[in-house]
Amino acid sequence: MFNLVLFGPPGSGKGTQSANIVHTYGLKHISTGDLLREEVTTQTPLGVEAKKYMDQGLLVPDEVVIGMISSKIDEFPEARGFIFDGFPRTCAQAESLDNLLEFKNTQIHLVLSLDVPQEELTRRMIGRGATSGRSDDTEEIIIRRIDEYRSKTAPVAEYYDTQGKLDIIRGDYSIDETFHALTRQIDKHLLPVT
Ligand code: B4P
Repeated sequence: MFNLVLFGPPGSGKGTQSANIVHTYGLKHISTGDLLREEVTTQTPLGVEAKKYMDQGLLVPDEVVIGMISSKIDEFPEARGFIFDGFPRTCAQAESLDNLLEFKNTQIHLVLSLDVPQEELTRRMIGRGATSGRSDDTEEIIIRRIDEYRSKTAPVAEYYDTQGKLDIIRGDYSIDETFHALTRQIDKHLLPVT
């Protein structure tokens, strides 16, 4: 089993690149952002609670997100591995993920962090907001999300660096060029299926 964390600030391209990686390496995709948006759309109690945070550009509480991940992993006992997209976003989430994977006799093997300058992040998310209808892609909320990233999520990179698992990839090239840079690192661990 091979487990990858795709890390980076909001709008760095985690969702975009995950789709390509899943296709190329046959991994199961777990995006906490997508899972939370599904819960919001279907108006589950979890979704109603999560929406209060997401609409303000704040992180959803750890216990909500961690519970969601655990049941998602259990849905795919035969998986070749997982790509965690947008998770973990706090050190508490990272520690919980380590414990959860250890319990399942596996671990995180690689963390790829997409590095993109702030002006480019803002530009991309405002562009996405114009077409996606995502209510958190407005300038005021984007600034809040980037602040949350700096204070709560950026320390997670150090957590994995200490474990010797972190690689930083430039994410401000084109989607294809960024994908090739990512595959150069993944290929050291796992052969493509396509
Ligand atoms: P997410 O859904 O994870 O979304 P994101 O960080 O905004 O975007 P991502 O990095 O995936 O960017 P994308 O590929 O779409 O989170 C949303 C919210 O959910 C959070 O704010 C939080 O409230 C909550 N949440 C999620 N996970 C949580 C957790 N673990 N704990 C607590 N709360 C959590 O790319 C963005 C845009 O750029 C797209 O339009 C794309 O087309 C474009 N783009 C991508 N790569 C490009 C490139 N190389 N060049 C040009 N454009 C590019």
